[in-house]
Amino acid sequence: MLEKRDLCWLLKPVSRDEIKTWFMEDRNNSRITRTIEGEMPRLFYGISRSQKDNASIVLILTDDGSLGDEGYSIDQKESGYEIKSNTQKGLLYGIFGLHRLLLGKKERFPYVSIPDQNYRMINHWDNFDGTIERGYSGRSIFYDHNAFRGDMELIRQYARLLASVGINAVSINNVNVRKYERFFITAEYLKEIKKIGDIFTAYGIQLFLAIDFAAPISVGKLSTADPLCPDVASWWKHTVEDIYRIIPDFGGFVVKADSEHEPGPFTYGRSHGDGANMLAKAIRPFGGIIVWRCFVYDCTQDWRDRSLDRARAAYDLFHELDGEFDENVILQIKNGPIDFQIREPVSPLFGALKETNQILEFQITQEYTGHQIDICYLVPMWKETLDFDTRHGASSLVKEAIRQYSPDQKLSGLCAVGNVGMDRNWTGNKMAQANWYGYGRLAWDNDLTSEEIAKEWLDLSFELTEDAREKALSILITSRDTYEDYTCPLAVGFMCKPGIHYGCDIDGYEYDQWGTYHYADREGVGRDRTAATGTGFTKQYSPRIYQEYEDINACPDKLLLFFHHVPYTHVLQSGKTVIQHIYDTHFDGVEKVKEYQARWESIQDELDEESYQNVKERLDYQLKHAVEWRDQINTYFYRKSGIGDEAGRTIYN
Ligand code: BDP
Repeated sequence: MLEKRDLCWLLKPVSRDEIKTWFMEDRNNSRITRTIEGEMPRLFYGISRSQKDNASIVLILTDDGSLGDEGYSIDQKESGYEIKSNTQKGLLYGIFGLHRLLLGKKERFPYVSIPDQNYRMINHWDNFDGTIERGYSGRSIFYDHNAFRGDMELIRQYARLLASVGINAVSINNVNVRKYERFFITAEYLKEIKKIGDIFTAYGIQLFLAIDFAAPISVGKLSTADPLCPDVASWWKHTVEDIYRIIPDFGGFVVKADSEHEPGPFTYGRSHGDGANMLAKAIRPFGGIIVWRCFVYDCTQDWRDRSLDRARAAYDLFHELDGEFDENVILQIKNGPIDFQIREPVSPLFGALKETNQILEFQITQEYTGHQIDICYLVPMWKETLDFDTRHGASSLVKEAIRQYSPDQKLSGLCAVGNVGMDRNWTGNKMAQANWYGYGRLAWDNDLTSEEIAKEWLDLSFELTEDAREKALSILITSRDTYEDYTCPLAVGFMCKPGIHYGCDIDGYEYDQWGTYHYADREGVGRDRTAATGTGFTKQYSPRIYQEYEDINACPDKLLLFFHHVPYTHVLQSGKTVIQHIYDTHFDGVEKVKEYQARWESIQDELDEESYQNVKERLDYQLKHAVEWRDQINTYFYRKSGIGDEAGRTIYN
């Protein structure tokens, strides 16, 4: 039986002919050096350590300011390749980089690679009982039945995959911190967590834990968790001292506070600045970081009250705190103002926060985007976010703003909710590996195209002819638009089944408390978020963007119903009416999934049986899913509007 590691993109070693021996200058005995020594024979088949004279790969620690702490350069010499970096970690990235270049047959030397973003983090939403919140690839690789799973080889495999795409930080427990996980910050648990941390350290990855803001009460037995109470501050100080005694290279805390029933500073009438800064002061002497999430909103809204707007929440709360956070606090901001929908505008906090360390949060796990049943390659969506022009000042693209406006640029970057589990191929649907791989590659190099990343992943994962690769690529590259076609017309999100967020339930959230309404009536559909007649959310953007979104004729079609309530007969920039657009995209979406099935079947001979069957089964489900969405949405809007399909296709009434 294949090992789990055989089903990933580091499977193929570079052959003996290409690489024979290697040599490392300035050998020291750091953990990462030992990792490099272990990795070299795995990545480059048949090599052994040797003398410099006939070495084929030479690794050199250098002193080159332009490479920073993590960058590397690779040059081709007569005798082989020379990799240089200022750090061991950079050399580790360098050997993974060389491996990728050689297998991708894309050798262009000298090759220099320096990460665009400093933090490149993954958040796990894993629970100690072994379940994963929003996980679609089996159970947790870290925990099982309220115990540590203890499979250190599996965690090592995971760490090497992360390092191979440049991930340098990871939090290993759910941001919703439950009964046992609250105690992860105590000695009994920390001893086990250290074992996991040591493996990550060896691959250059810092370990973080999500904490319960009310831990002084739940763990410390104090009567309050008020951040301004001296006893609370002192409790955290001692707790942090204990953590660093056991895990000296601990990264810090991830905090979800005052959100979806998690405790936070609001309980005590304190601000999020008070809460974050108190923790920051406790951890700062050890070089630790507080990653404070901006996903804070009222989840007990009254649907009758149209003045409330969940989209406004993060900006309303955090914009006025700009500049008030301690130097070791980073705000973590979701890409959109609502919640990881397949189509949302970019959060208006980007570019508007100018004096706060910040990281942008994506979701790799496909919660609202198909549960890793439906194929949905998310890199195109992430690129749109990074390349969005906030029109706030000189550094106006999101990818620049997050770094430029962080007072300590080292404390800025990207983070994403991970998508792996115990499934043999790590991600349930093997195609979902492309999102995990793609997130890492994009976080490192923001200018790679979605296609380049998808091609790399395909080349590293399969042995395909050019024609077959084009077919697989065409599925990945169009899959985000396809998913949007049958689930989310013109940015109306949340028409999914409540709770699980898979499958169609158009009114599932319509009269609920979560603040995600489409307001469809017999005249039209959409949320009026304009300043003139709606919730005023448009005003949170820079003046140029505000004007664009506020104006019904300038607002991009793709976002129209996020910002405006319009009649079904409203004519889009595309020339179609809203109702016809809804029908067309839903019919098209289903046809595209059928094409995916045909394309996948046509390349069967070039795929290993396991991967072929894995994706085929999921495409069958995806088709059923798309058909159900098509028919429910079309029927729903036909019944509301009374307007038929111009093309006369079947709509059930
Ligand atoms: C939502 C998820 C929920 C998470 C939350 C978060 O439905 O499970 O706890 O995000 O980001 O999308 O905290």
